[in-house]
Amino acid sequence: MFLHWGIRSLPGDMSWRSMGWYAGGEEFIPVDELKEQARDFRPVNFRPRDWARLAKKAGVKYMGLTTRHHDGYALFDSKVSEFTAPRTGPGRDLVAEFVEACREEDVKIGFYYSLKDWMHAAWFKGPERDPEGWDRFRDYVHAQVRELCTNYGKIDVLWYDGGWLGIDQDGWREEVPEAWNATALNAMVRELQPHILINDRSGLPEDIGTPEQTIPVLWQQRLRNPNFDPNRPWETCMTMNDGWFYEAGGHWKSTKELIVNLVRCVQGGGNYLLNVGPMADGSFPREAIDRLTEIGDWMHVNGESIYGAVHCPFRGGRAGPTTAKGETAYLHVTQWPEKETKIVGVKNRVISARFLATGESIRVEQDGYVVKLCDLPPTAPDPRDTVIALEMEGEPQSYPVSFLSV
Ligand code: FHN
Repeated sequence: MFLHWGIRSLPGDMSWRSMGWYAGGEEFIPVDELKEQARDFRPVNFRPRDWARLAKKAGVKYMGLTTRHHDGYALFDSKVSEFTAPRTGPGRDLVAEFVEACREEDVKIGFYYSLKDWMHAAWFKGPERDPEGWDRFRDYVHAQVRELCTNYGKIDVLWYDGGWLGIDQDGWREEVPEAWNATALNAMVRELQPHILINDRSGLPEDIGTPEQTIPVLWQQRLRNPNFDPNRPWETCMTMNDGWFYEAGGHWKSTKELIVNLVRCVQGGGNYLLNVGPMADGSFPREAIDRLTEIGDWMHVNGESIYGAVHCPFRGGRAGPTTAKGETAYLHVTQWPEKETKIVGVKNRVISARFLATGESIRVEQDGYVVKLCDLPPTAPDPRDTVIALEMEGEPQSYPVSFLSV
C-alpha cells in the first residue's frame, strides 16, 4: 500500500495548483500561501492503527507513507526544517505514529521521500545556475534522509521520488544521481539500515524498479523509465482513482480492475503498490475502504495464487492471466467462458483441477498440449476473478505457443 498524505490532501481535488514546472504548473503556489495552508492541516481522525489493520485485512505486506512530498512539508520531526507536522500545524510526529502502528500490526514499513522540495529556490534553479544554493539544498536532503534512517528504528523500504532535474528529448525524466550525490547518500542509508530496499528514483538502479501507473509485460522494455529492467524486482505504483493525494469523486477503479492489476503484476514477476490518498483529517475515503475490504475478501481465499507466486509459462487465453507456484498453475478466470475453456501450450501433464476458493474439483481433459476445463457452471463463482488451481506433474512448463496451432 502506498499512502499519499500531507498538506496536499487539504484541497480534496487535483485542482490545487502545482509548483512543478515539469507538470506545466503555470499557476504557482506562493511559498507563503503554502505555509499558511499547512496551518489548516489537522489530522484529528488520524488513527494509523486502523490504517494498518485495514491494510493487513486487504492482504497488504508493506505500507509506504509520504514522509515529505514535493511541497516540502515533512510529516516527521526534522532539525533542518520548521515546515513540519511537529512544528507547523498538528504538533505531532506523524511518521513516528505511523511506524508504531505498522509494527503493532506486523506490517513492513516504507518511507517515500521526495528529493525535490518546492520550499528551496535552489531546486528550481538547478545545480548549474545555483551551485552554492544547490550544495546547501543537497546537504538539507542528505540530513533529512539521515534523520529518517536514524530516528525511527528498522525501516524496510526507502522510496525516493522527485529526483529528476528535467525532461529529456524523448519526454523521459532525467534523474541525475550526481546532482544528489546519490552514491554517498545511499551508502549512508545502507550503513544505517543494512537490510533496507532502495528504489531506483535517486537515479541509481539500487534494488527495485518502479514503473508508475503501468504494468510491465515481460517483453516490453521501454516504459516510463527507459532504465526499467523487468528481470529484477519491481513494483508498479498506481492510484486507486485519478490522484495520488485525496480527491473527492473522480474515476475510481473497480475492485475487479484492482484485483486483475494485482494478478498481472505477479504474472510479470512484480508487486503492486496500490495507493490510498487519505483525507486531510487522516480518515480513508469510503471508496478506498470498500475496495480494500473486497480485495481482502478475495485474498482470503485466493492469496495462495498471489503470495510467492511467479510468472506461469503458459497463458490462460481468453479466460485470463495465469500465475504459478511450485507444481501448481493458477488460471485467473476474469472472462467467464460458461461451459468450458481451453489452455494451449501446456507441456506437462495436468493431474487435477479445482476451484481454489472452495476446493471443488473440475473435470479436466488433456490432449497433448491442449488442456480443457469442462462442465463449468454457467456463471462465474467470483465475477471479479475465479481462480482455478491446476496441479501439474512437475513445475508448469509450456511449448512456445507461436509454434502451436489449435
Ligand atoms: O509527482 C509525483 C506524484 O505526486 C506521486 O508521488 C508519484 C508516485 O510515484 N510520483 C510523482 C509523479 O511521478
